[in-house]
Amino acid sequence: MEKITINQKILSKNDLNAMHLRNKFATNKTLVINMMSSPGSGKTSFLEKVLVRLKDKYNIAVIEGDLQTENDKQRIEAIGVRAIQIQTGGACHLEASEIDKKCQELGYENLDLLIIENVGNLVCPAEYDLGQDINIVMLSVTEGDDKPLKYPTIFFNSDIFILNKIDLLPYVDFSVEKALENARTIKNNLDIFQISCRNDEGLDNLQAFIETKILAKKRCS
Ligand SMILES: Nc1nc2c(ncn2[C@@H]2O[C@H](COP(=O)(O)OP(=O)(O)OP(=O)(O)O)[C@@H](O)[C@H]2O)c(=O)[nH]1
Ligand SMILES: [Mg+2]
Repeated sequence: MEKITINQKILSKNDLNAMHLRNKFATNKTLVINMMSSPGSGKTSFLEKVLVRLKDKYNIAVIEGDLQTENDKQRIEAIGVRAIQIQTGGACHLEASEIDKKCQELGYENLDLLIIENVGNLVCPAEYDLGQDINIVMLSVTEGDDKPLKYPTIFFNSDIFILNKIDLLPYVDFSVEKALENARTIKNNLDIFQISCRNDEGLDNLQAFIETKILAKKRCS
């Protein structure tokens, strides 16, 4: 019997769904950002700070992923931005099919920016494509500068590394130099931003970066 070798990657169901999602976002010229971090690194705090600056210029929505509660959705709505919650029950990540369902509720059209706040952990979310343009991994200075080495997949699969809570640096044993070196060991072309959601340090640069990406997506044909 003749042996046939197939060298094509067999896409998982989630990969296929993500591919369809990415096409829909491309058609509608929506920039999609997937935010990942440990619980409590400051994902929602960052969104509260940056989206309040962008909400009058762009049509924005946030999808919040949590095991339980609608707390983060309520925090985003409180700053006047549309938000929709996915309660995963026990699941530690979001999947493309869930994002599609929520985007149908939000309406795909006329959305300039969609931010997905993934479930807080540095493991599962790294493995699931959600049709995003940009993956952000956030780490706060209370978590330890070795984390990029311990959780390499999430750093490798990210485009941007945000180091948050730098206002706390005087009080914790955390070497920024080591953290950045460790992150670059995993992926040397990561864009890196150091911020504080407490005193707004570094937020101007990050806001400008996101706006550049929104406009670039609009220009894509
Ligand atoms: N000092 C300081 N505290 C911060 C900063 N950013 C966030 N926090 C605090 O960190 C805690 C967690 O922040 P959240 O924004 O809820 O973190 P999260 O990543 O959204 O958490 P989950 O959604 O539960 O994964 C809150 O008490 C924030 O006030 C910061 O830059 N500096
Ligand atoms: Mg949150």
